[in-house]
Amino acid sequence: MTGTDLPASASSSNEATGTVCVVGLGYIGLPTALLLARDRHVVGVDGDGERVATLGEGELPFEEPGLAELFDSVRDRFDPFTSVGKAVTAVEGDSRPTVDTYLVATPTPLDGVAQVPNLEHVHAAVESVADVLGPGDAVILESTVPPGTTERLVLPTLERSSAARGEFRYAYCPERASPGDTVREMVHNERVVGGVDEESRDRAVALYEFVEGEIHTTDPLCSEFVKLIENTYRDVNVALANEFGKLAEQYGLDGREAIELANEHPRVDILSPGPGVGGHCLPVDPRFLTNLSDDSRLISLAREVNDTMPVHTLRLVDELVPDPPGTRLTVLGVAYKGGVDDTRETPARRFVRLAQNEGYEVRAHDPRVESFSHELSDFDAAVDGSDCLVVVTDHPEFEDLDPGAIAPAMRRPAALDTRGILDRERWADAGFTVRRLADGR
Ligand code: SAJ
Repeated sequence: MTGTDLPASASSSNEATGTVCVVGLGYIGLPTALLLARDRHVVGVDGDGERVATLGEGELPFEEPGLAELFDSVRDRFDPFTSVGKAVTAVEGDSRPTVDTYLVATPTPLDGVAQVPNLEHVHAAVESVADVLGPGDAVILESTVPPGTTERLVLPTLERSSAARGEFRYAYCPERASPGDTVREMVHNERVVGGVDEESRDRAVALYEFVEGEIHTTDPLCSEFVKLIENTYRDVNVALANEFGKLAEQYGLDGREAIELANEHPRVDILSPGPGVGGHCLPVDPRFLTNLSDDSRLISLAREVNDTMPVHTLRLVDELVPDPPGTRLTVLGVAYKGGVDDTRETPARRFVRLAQNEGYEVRAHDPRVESFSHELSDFDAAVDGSDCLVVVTDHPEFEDLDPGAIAPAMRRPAALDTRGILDRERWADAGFTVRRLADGR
């Protein structure tokens, strides 16, 4: 089926033949809506009126490789609205098939102080779907939620819908796309579908026809748990890599070299040490698991190891430069990881605040980020008169920096590379004192 052909009416009542309503047009909901629009009409819903207006004008609220081309190819089959009610009414009033599938991909942040999952957006979205849900309709939840949310919150809310009591399909289907490569990963990654019954599983599998990876089916509770253990596994393993890095510093060896050699073992896959763990997932999802448990010490300890890496980074800087006040630092990169413009939960935020509290003057530069909690400077202004560069984000752009051109602009040619991306010899030849996190030499 090409992007221009719309599906013929489904042979069984179990396939989505109608318009799909995607609630939540963020980093996951929007790419999902546009991929679904390759095969059917899609209405998108987001409470952010500015985002809806931007999309209505044919503009994207954020960049992802391939997203602009995808948007252009489905512009005539995707319409954004500010509420589910408006979207459903609009479809009923025209030639498009009525909405028969609702996909919820709203954010589930941690409440800052309480560090408890905030399910308000999911609850509000599910309630708005319950108001319009009809017999035979399907509901798909993609938002990351604590295990049991389907049973405790989602199904009871949907079953309040008098028109659809017990006659709707439901599945929990988490996404696995990595920011910075979302569209490609959404198409090619394998996927887990957790349906409440066989018909729901079949309905969800049919919906994800854009997925070229294998789709595995289970029940909602298991699917909720799978999503969380995937990310928790990664967070714990980043913490292990960070701990290996700190030990390597103590032993006076290059931890990254050791990890690279250890990974030659067929059953070893140690991750990379860094200045901390950011993004809207890894710092958050483990707490969705540990919140209701008093027996998850390893998971909580790994969170603590990762969250103290900005402090460790500052200790390494302290050894490189004169004591503050008056010492100037240049933070290179504030995005949570290389190649993205996303600063959510970025370790850079904690590092900058800690450094300022110790009396350092901090300037920050990131070629991909437009706004940040700390003022951002262009590169030249950020390095002018600086006592130390601190590479926090592994943006590819930083690998090509010319130390020979940078040194004269600085007061003191020193650099702390927390990601192991600078050519240490080249920078030393240009007169820089270079330290690398996880390298004790
Ligand atoms: N990090 C390290 N060292 C590493 C790997 C990562 O310090 O070896 C840091 C990164 O710099 C970053 C943070 O961890 O600050 C998270 O980066 P990431 O690439 O590990 O994760 P995300 O948040 O970009 O994407 C993850 C992915 N989950 C897994 O790889 C298991 C992605 O597949 C998920 O879809 C995504 O979380 C999500 O949205 O849940």
